[in-house]
Amino acid sequence: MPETLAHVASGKVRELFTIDDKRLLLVASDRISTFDVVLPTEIPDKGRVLTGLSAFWFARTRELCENHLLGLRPDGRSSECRRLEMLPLECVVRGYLAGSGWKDYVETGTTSGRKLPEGLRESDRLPEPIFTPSTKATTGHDENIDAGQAAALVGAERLEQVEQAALALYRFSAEHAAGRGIIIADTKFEFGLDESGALVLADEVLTPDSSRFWPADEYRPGGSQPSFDKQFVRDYCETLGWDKTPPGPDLPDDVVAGTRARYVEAFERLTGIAFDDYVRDPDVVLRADGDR
Ligand code: PZK
Repeated sequence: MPETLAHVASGKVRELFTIDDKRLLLVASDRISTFDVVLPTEIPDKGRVLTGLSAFWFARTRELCENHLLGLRPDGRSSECRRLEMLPLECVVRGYLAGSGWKDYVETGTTSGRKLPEGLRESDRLPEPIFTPSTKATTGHDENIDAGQAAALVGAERLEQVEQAALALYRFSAEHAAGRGIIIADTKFEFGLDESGALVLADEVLTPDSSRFWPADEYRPGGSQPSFDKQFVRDYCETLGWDKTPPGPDLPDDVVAGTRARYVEAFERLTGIAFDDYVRDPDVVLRADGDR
């Protein structure tokens, strides 16, 4: 726990604290969830990988949309952030058909009220990335909503601005990742407003916890895809016959080591920075390539 900051909120694997009335501290733990259950075994350095990756993307997308990041703490897992008025919307962008997007498509031929081409298979690339907002459910799963419902939550004008920002962020990051052998199938952004009403990108961004990362060399549309980061954990859990209700199983050392290696690999491929260099000096992800 950081010093004695007031605790604001807990996510499944992250904590939020107040620094002062303008700033928050976002702390990423090493906890891991699978099938929506947090496991009793941690993945060493997972919180650092996610914090470093987020900061890398924040530094490289500032021209697309301003963001809440003020700075990284030396522990590499804590980010100081501007405190915002958060929008009550999960801003999901999908470039590929997976998860609830695939489920909606099979049931209705649409997702978030948009008609998609016929004949798509699970995990197919979409003709164009689509914005499929969802509500922040307080319990259970987020629910996909259509543009009318989303406009009722934030207003039509703000919705248009958020959609354009989310699509631009996805296009930039998916192209960057594709060049490094990682498919970002979909991702979720959260935005807030600053005192002046400006739109600000918040939370963690373009990490394996907020996105579906697939290894490009194993991409085979027509079924579900292996997860870049969590596949060893899922495969191990499937061998146990666990019913996917809490408590989750302990993970053996080889599954922990293999999973840690995948997180570090995602970090190093996407950032082009050695993870050890990040641990030594987290600010390395914030500097432009030429300055290292
Ligand atoms: C904020 N969350 C979700 C994240 C949790 C919960 N910059 C901001 N300003 C105001 N509020 C938030 C943020 C951000 N980011 C984010 N809830 C509020 C969340 C991490 C851990 F417990």
